[in-house]
Amino acid sequence: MFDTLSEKFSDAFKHLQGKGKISESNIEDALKDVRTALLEADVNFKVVKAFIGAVKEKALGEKVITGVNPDEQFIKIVHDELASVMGNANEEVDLERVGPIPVLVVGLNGQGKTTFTGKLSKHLIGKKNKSVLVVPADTFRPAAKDQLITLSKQVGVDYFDSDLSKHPGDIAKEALAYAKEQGKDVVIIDTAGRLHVDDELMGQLKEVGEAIKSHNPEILMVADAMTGQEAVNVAKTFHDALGLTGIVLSKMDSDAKGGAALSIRHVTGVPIKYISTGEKMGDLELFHPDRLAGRILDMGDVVSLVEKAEEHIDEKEAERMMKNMEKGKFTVDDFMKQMDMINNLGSMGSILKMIPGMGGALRDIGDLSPAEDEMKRMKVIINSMTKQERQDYKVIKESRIKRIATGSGNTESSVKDFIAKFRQMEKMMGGMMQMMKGGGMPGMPGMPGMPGGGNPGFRQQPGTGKKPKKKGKKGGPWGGFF
Ligand SMILES: Nc1nc2c(ncn2[C@@H]2O[C@H](COP(=O)(O)OP(=O)(O)OP(=O)(O)O)[C@@H](O)[C@H]2O)c(=O)[nH]1
Ligand SMILES: [Mg+2]
Repeated sequence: MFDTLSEKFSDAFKHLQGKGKISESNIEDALKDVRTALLEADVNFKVVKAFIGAVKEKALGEKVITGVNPDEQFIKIVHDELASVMGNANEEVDLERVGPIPVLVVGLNGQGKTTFTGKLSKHLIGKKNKSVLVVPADTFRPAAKDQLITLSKQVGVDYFDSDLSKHPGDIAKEALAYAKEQGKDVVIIDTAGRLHVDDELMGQLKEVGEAIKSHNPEILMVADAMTGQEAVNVAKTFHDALGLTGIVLSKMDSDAKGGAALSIRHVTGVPIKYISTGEKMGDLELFHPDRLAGRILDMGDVVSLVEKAEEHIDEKEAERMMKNMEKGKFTVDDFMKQMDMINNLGSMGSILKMIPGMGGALRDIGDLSPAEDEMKRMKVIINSMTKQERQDYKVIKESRIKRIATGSGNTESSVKDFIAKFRQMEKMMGGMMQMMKGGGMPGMPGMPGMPGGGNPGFRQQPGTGKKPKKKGKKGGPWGGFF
């Protein structure tokens, strides 16, 4: 997400490295680079102008703080301004009122409306404890109804069996009456898209809005983040016609440059409420401008990482593993479970990027797919092992190696290689446990198969073995700023 922008920003900040203090002359170059970076990321030029003006004013007005480098001070100002331009705090759909609350999902063709409808219902049911009804109201492309029903079954949400021969406004009204009868809290209505903004679509959506106006609907527009300024223009048109209450940026997992995320709030005044980060139903995040600013500036996003970990990692299982490891026991099964836990969090790149300082290191490494491929290869090998072998790899001798190789479609030397690596990991785990008992623990042991022989050579923060704290920790990589 926004890789090029991050890279350009980090180059811009280099202008201030080693300078005594921020001055009009020495921030000129940095500002120029920030400006170019934003324009290249397809940020609206008015937003860029306002942004640069605000950063300059703050930077020159900033008091000199002893012990804080000008580049760190400048990064902090850019961070706050990025967060501010995106709206500062997270705003979710208002769930604090009496239901059924209608959520009308609108947007152009293929932007991700139907997918988002499924994701939002999963989020509201699973995390907000709400009862939800989804309503197919796309009368333009009838197959959309089946698509939504399939997703509904997948996430376990009730759906309304809309009569697509009716007007979407009538469908919405009927669905709301039904939802009231059923005591539902939220009703999510998936509407039709068109290739371009056209009068017919706007007219129809306005009628749907009118039909449910008395219920004070949330109107969320889904916009593909990849489309940059186009998304901003479309949002403006939709907002003028319908009065949007929120925007959802979809496809943030792709290589979107950042233009839409950084401009849409400023241009339309409508808050971004959610971001969609993949095709799976769990790939939905609340939009936190400050955290995203942190990610853009390679400060990582430890808060989101911890939240993700809490959500996806089985605590009991982790505890059991920890206990075993303390006893010096680390099995192939444990290793497999660890790999699964990591996979559940997301791609290796996306997780590493959330760790402060890793963004730059990742760019230096480039492609992480060899490491991910190796993880997959290891899994296939492990899947061909017997239960006994997974509990104690030492029983694996020549004949077993042959069987595992044939079973997993690998060569014998690949299997031997895996065993050698596992032995090394086991040793490393043992060493780490010793160190933890002694009070200090080095950073992560390094993912197997990473370029650089298992240790990617990142600048690692000395770990404490404790849970990472929220922001505001003194002595972090940013001189205690964040
Ligand atoms: N990578 C990625 N793909 C997404 C995301 N959201 C949706 N998609 C994909 O985008 C395509 C279109 O998604 P839909 O949800 O059908 O879009 P829509 O707006 O309902 O499209 P219409 O109903 O035809 O207007 C599908 O292939 C989705 O899987 C996302 O956040 N990331
Ligand atoms: Mg759709």
